[in-house]
Amino acid sequence: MQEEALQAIQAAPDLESLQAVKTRYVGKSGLVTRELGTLGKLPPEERKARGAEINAVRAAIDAALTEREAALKRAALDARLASEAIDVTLPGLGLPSGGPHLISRILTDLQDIYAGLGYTVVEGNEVEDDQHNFDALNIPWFHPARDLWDTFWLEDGRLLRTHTSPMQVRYMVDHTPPLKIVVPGKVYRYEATDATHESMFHQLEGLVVGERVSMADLKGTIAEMARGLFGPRTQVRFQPSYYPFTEPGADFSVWWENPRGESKWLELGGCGMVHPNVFRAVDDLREAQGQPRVYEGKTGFAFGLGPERIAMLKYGIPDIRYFYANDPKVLAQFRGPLG
Ligand code: FA5
Repeated sequence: MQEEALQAIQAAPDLESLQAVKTRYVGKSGLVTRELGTLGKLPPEERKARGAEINAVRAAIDAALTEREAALKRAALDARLASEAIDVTLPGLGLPSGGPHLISRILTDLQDIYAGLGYTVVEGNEVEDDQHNFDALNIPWFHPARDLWDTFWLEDGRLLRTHTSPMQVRYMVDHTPPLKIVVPGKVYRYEATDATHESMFHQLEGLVVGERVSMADLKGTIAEMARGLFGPRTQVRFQPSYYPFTEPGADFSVWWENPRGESKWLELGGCGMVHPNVFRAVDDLREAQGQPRVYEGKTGFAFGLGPERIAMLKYGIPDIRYFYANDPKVLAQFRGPLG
């Protein structure tokens, strides 16, 4: 029996089978235990020798069990450590790193250019009211130009700003001239999207108000910006255009040659001299707040441009919808240094 038991112990492949062997031989009703129970039936003179013999068998089995158990535990631990082993000589996995979005980078470049020209950067709210987005900008509710800016209206009667121009009004109401500001931010239009139109995009608004500010100042400022963005030999073109809050109004374009040798005029934004009705509306709002009227007789210019259009132009991006589709393959191309 001892022989048999020791063999079974050596052959037990895991702790569970070892427990079964233990139960079979030395458990409460195991073979060895039962053998001990038969001692009482032996004649007294044989009991001692038989008892010693059975106990020796039991001790041998116990020792073998203990040893096998320790060996099995060690093997299990070794297997686990092996499965968790790390090859420290393998090359590491590079984690992808994030970075500012291309449009944020262009807005930052624009802000740097204008900060260098002495402008203050201010931001406005994306939720506006029609007084600031339209009325004070000389766009009354019945004005056909309101159709130009198809609007997302909120249930409370407010709206998502359709351009950054309402900040012209807000800033002038709170500040006295002279002033020079740029306003970067998101704007929203309820329109069908296509390769050059998104329903959410960005604008950078500019506003300068002072004494005898002229159209020549406006042209010089836009040209300076275009050269800062596209290089010192960039040509800029102004064409008459209509905005209710400017008189006169214009659109400006740059002559752009891309690396493939293609070139054309590309419209970047609108601009013009601030319409006297805007100054009047601002003074009305100031007066309603108990502030003095300070804008009558002042002159100023304003402009608004789209950084998405700049990015498409500069980097040959064929479709505006790439910017906000969040495709890492597109975004990752504009992580590193930009040309
Ligand atoms: C305006 O929004 C005027 N507020 C700009 C302005 C400011 C004029 C101050 C005069 C004085 P407009 O709707 O043309 O104008 O938009 C200005 C620029 O925003 C466009 O030239 C274009 O670059 C960009 N833009 C307009 N609509 C979209 C659109 N759906 N998706 C992407 N960019 C757009």
